[in-house]
Amino acid sequence: MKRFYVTTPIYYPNAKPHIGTSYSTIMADVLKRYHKLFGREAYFVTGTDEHGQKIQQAAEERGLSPLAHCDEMAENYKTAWKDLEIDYDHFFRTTAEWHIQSVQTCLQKLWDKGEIYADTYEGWYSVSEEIFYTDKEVVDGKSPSGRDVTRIKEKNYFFKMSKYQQQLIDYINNNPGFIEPDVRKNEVLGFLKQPLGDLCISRPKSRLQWGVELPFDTDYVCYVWFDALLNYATAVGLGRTGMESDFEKWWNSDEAGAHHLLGKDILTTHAVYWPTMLMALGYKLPKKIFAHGWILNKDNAKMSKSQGQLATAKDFTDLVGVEPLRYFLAHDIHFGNDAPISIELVVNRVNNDLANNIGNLLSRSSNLIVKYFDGKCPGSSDTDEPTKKLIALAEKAADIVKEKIETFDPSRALEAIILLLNEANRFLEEKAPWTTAKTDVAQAGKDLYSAIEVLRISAILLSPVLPEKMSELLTRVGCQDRSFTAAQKWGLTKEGTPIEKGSPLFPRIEMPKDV
Ligand code: ME8
Repeated sequence: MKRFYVTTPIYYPNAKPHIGTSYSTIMADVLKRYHKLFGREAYFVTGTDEHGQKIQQAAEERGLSPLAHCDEMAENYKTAWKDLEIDYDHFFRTTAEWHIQSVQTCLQKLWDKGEIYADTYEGWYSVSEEIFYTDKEVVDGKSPSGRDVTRIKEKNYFFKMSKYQQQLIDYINNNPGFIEPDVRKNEVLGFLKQPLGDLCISRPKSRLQWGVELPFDTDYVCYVWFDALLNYATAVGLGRTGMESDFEKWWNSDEAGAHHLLGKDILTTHAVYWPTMLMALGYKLPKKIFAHGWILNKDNAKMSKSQGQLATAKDFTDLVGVEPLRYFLAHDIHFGNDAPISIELVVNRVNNDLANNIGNLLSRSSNLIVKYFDGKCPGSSDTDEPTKKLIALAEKAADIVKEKIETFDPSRALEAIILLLNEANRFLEEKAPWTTAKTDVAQAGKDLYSAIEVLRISAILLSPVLPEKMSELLTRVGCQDRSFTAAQKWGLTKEGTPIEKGSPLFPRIEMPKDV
C-alpha cells in the first residue's frame, strides 16, 4: 500500500462535537499521521451530514434555515477539530453543490440501470437514527436501539439492495480484512442470514424538503443515508468532472482504497447499504470498514446525546491538555472495544506514562548532560549486556509500531513504546549515572547516550499521537532527522549535539478534589 485514505463518519450537526465524535476523529488523525510517518501519502476526510429530517427539525427549533444552522454547526466542528490538532485534508459538507450533483448523477445512473423502482412504502421510521424499520424489527413501539418510531405509508423509491445479498456475503467471506474487528464481521454475516429487503431511498417533499432532489422525480428528496454514504467517494472525485485521476488514485487504485472508521452503532449502514450501493454503481468497495467501540461513562454506560450525559473533549483537555487526551484515547481504548473514560482514568494514565515515564527519562538525562557534559551529548553507548538488551528492544520498536498500526491496533503500538521507555528508566536506575558521573564520567556518558537514543526513537514513534510535545522533545535532544527510518536505527545522535534542559514536558497532574 502506497497511499492511505481514511474517513470518519460525517457527523450530524444537530449537536456539538462530544467525546464520542472526538474519539473517532482523533483515531483517524492518529492513523493518518502514522501512515505518513511510514512514508505513505495519506488523505483524511471528516465532515458533517447536513440533510434529513433530524437536521430540518433542529434548525426549525432554533428558528433558523437548515443551511444557516448547518453553517454554524460546521464551524463548531472545525474549531473543535483544530483544538484537538486534527490534521484532516478535507472537511466534507453534504450541502456542497458538487456533492449534490454527484449524488444526483449516481441516482440517475441507478435509475437508468433499473436498480431503482417506485412502490408504496409502509413501515416505521426513526427520525433520530434516520433509519427505516420493518414490523418485525420494532418492539414495543421502539426501534431495536430503543428510539421512537413513526408509522409511514407513502409512495417511495427503492434501491434493489436485496439483489446484492449473496454477492455481499461472498465478498465478506473472500476478503477477511474487509469488516473488522471479527466480532463485527460476524454480526454483519448474521444479519445477512435473514432475507435482505430493498432500501427505501426517497422521502416525499410534502414531508421533507431538506435533501437532495431526485433527478427523476422532483417531488422527492433522497434518503439522507444514501446521500451521506456517498460522501466517502465524492470527496475523492466520484462523479466530479476533472477529478477522475483523484478518484483513480484514492479509490480505485490497488495501492490505495478507503478505510472507513465508524462507531459500531452505524455498522449496518456502512457494511450493508454502502457496499451494495457501490456494487450496483459498479465501483470498488472500500478496503476496510472498521467499527470501533463505545466510550462509556463511569457507570459503564454508553455516553450518548440522547441520554444527555455526554462529556466533551474539553472536560478533559482543560485539566490535562490536548495531546495527553489523545494519548489516553489511543492507548487505553483497545481499538474496537468499549471502554470507560473518567477524569481519574485520564489523570492516572497521563501521570504514569507521560509524566513519570517519558517525562522523567527526559528530565533525568538532560539535567545530567547539562550538569556534567556542559549540555553536549556524549559520543556513544556502552557495549555491555544491559545496553545490548536495551538496543535490541529499541531497534525492534519501530517495526512493532508499524505492524500494529497497519493491523489497526494502536494501543499495542503504544504499549511497545512504553515498554521501551520503562526499560530505559530501569536501565538508568541500574546504571545510576548520577553516581558514576562523580567517579567514572566516561561510563556515565555512555549510559546517558543510551537514554538519549531511546528518547529520540520513542519520540519519533509517538509523534503521531503527541505531535507538538514530541517535536519539542526532539528539539531538546537535537534531533534533525525525524523520519521513520531514523527511528529504526540506533546511534544516530552525534557526539556534541546540544541537549536542552527545559521545564517538565508533562507536568504531573493533581487529581481534582471534586471528582
Ligand atoms: O451517525 N463512543 O452521525 P452521528 C464512541 N451522520 N464513538 C461515538 C460515541 C461514543 N459514546 N457516540 C458517538 C451519524 N460516537 C451519521 C453518520 S456517515 C456516512 C453518517 C461516534 O453524529 C461514532 O463514530 O450520530 C459514531 O458512529 C458517530 O459518532 C455517530 O455520529
